[in-house]
Amino acid sequence: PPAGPVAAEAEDLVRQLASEGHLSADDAERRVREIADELAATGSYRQTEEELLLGARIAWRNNPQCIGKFYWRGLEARDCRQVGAAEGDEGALFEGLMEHLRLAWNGGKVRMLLSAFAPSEPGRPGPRVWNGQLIRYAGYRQPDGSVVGDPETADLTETVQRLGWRGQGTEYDVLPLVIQRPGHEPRWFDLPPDTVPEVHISHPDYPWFEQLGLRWHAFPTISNQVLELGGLRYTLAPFSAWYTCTEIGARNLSDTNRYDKLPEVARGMGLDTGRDRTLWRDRALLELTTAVLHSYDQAGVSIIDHHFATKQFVRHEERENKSGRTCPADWSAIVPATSGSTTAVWQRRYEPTRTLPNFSPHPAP
Ligand code: NRG
Repeated sequence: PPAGPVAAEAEDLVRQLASEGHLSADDAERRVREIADELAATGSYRQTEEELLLGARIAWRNNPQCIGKFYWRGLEARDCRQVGAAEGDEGALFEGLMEHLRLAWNGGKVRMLLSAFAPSEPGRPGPRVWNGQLIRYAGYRQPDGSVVGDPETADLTETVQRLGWRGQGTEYDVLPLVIQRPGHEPRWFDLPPDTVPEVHISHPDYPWFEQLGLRWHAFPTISNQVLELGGLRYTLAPFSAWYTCTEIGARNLSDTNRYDKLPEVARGMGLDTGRDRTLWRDRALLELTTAVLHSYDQAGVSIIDHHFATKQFVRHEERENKSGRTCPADWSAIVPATSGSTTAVWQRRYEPTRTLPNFSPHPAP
């Protein structure tokens, strides 16, 4: 049969692994033929653990959105392709996802970890979760249009409530995981507290700061990106690493369409919030981000500051260029949310070229 797009992408992956020194030219030829035969016989093929691990690392390296790519070689991958296959239920997938969280947490020394569950097969998409991240806080829409909690998850929160979930109604209720196997109704599962480490936010110089009651989960676990690898689509391939302090201080807790905490911080600092020209937002933003960095450090939880992160990114670019590769990047995603012009990436220019393997956003459920 004529070689289809899956065969072509599989061949590209094998050749790329060979060109990067992971297998010999002969072995690559043999593997390409083997995959072609398996595709002809079954319509799909099974990647080796090595193809999965090395491919996931390259997908990270190719992704234009990530400032942390310096560490791409350090990504660990869990092979969860069999998880839930025999049992045939969402409970096994949930166990696998909880195990991901426990392993990535690693007592505070956060690991760079991806867990690959079964990829899509022809005519049968793989399992997925409806959550954008495995750990996220609920957002409850109020009659006056405001939201208690995280406005980002207001739709998902309504959905899980329709499925029968009830939260406590606080600002930081952890959402349940909504797991869906193709052809089945979605099911939700509450995460036990030991899988949800959090950090309470205090400030190194302002004792009143912790009275604000701010907190955040210890690390992100992105669960709405499909890993596109060698012609296969891994629809459930959550990955974790550590936060950059600006993601929490200068976005999650401060964006006006997220937790919107700058007015409270500014009032605590005694700033005049009546006029933009006092720069109260800018000053509050800096102290909030300072507090985030301080609190994660105090709690012994991995976190990176945006100056170090951008320096590492430039080192990564240089290393990539030496290896004869370019460094695809989206400038607006790489420049940190605060102090952009003080960081190493501000004056540089990037092309957000998209090459495979890569991650792509999963369409909303
Ligand atoms: N800004 C989002 C997370 C996006 C990915 N960031 C990472 N990824 N650090 C947030 O939750 O704030 N990672 O894999 O470490």
